[in-house]
Amino acid sequence: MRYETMSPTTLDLFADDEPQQTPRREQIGEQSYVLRGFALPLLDRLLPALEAVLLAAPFRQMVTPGGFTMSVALSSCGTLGWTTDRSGYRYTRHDPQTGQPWPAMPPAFFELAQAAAREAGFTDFVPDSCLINRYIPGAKMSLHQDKNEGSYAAPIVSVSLGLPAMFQFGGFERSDKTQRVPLFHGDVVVWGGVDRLRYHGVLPIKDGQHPQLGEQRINFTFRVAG
Ligand code: MD3
Ligand code: FE
Repeated sequence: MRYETMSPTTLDLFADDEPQQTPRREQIGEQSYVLRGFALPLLDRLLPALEAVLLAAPFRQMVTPGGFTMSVALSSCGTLGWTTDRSGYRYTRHDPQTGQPWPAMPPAFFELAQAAAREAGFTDFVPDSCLINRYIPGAKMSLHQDKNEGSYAAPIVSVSLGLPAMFQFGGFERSDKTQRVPLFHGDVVVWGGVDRLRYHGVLPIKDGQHPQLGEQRINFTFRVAG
């Protein structure tokens, strides 16, 4: 290439150490961070482990206390699993569908959650619960707060796999303005401290096919529930 044909920006594009791509860590709240692609290096361990968990505790659609069937299908692993039925939301040690303890949290899940929390400034995160949400196109999660956990001191770590989602991040009242954060395959989000009780939700998932996961979005949510 002749020197004169190169635009000035081509010449200095890589000359400094400004990030050239989307930053790996995006701050979305005072103590909340999106870690783009953080789960990707662990996928080869996560997906087989997920399959094993789902054999023991298959996805099921649960009913809210108000009598509505959730569009998102759920499973859990770890000591405590989140459930809902007509009598309320709670954590249980046993899967109500099988009567068995929830499957153990696979080491790859635990390692990912702890490493992500550390990356966001929360050391020694030891989750005892991993809720597994499955969204098919059209499924959504309305704005809500997570208030069933024993302590709000620990952060929450969430892992997005498969189809993209538009996450809504609000304030401390349902009516507060929300920001929208797109979440893609492999992204991990850590919420903690002052952001722990903020309203949040997921807009309806758009039609699509993900090369590895097909027509679905799967989200892991790690918590200290007990
Ligand atoms: C933000 N799940 O299961 S990630 C949930 O993508 C839930 O499936 C969504 O909200 C999903 O409760 C969002 C997790 C999440 C969890 C707790 C939060 C985001 C949060 C607490 C405060 C702020
Ligand atoms: Fe939530």
